[in-house]
Amino acid sequence: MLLNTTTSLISTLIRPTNGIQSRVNTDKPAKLLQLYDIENCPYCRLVREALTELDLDALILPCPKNGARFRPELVERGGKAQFPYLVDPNTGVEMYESLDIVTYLFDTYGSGLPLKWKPGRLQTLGSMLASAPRLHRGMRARPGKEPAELLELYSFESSPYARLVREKLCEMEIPYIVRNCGRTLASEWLFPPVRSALDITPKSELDNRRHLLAREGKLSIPYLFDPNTDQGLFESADILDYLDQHYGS
Ligand SMILES: N[C@@H](CCC(=O)N[C@@H](CS)C(=O)NCC(=O)O)C(=O)O
Repeated sequence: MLLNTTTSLISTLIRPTNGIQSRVNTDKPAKLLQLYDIENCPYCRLVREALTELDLDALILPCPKNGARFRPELVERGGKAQFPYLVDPNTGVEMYESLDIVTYLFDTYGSGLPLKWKPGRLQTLGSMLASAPRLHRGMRARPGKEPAELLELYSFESSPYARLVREKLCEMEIPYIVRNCGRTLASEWLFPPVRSALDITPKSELDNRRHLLAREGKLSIPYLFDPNTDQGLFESADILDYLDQHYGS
């Protein structure tokens, strides 16, 4: 577990400015965006980073190598097995190509592509470097049982702990709603134990953070809510065990 967490942390440190800082979004879509995704795919990461930065939730449809659940569905839908693929039921837009998707998201749900995203190839290169420490994790299918109702994961893209959970969900081909919980306040950068020690509870500006705090009385990422068992779990190690126990094959 230590090696697992360390390489995930290295991945995060390689992309220190992406997929963490959010802006309050007053222009959220009514219907959930859908993303055909592979967790450790560098192209898919770019899209997930943009979703965090824009404070957008999405239905994640995991498509690991050899996956049988959503890969065939995408080939049927879009014509080829290439990831990421975004479906926006609000506008009817469906598209391949990570940088086109990032531009679409910022144009549609933000105020245009921020400067840091303009050198797209540089962003892609950085994301490739961030994929390297995780090797095959979150890439190959180890199918699990599909839950009847969708799981919800409170996450932000660059969280090293949330990544471990997303990788497992991807390998198990378990679809889930990602509830993005980026940071907008300086106090949100303090680690949860430090916050507790200093008795600081940031008054978050983001709906998902507020909702989680109201539901559980504390805020820590990742948090998995399973409506099938009505259970909510913090702690990546506990969530990984839970997924094995309930949805392992
Ligand atoms: N130019 C594309 C490249 C996408 C791409 O090559 N994705 C890989 C996954 S990292 C893929 O779809 N591979 C086919 C497969 O996994 O079967 C983009 O930026 O979206």
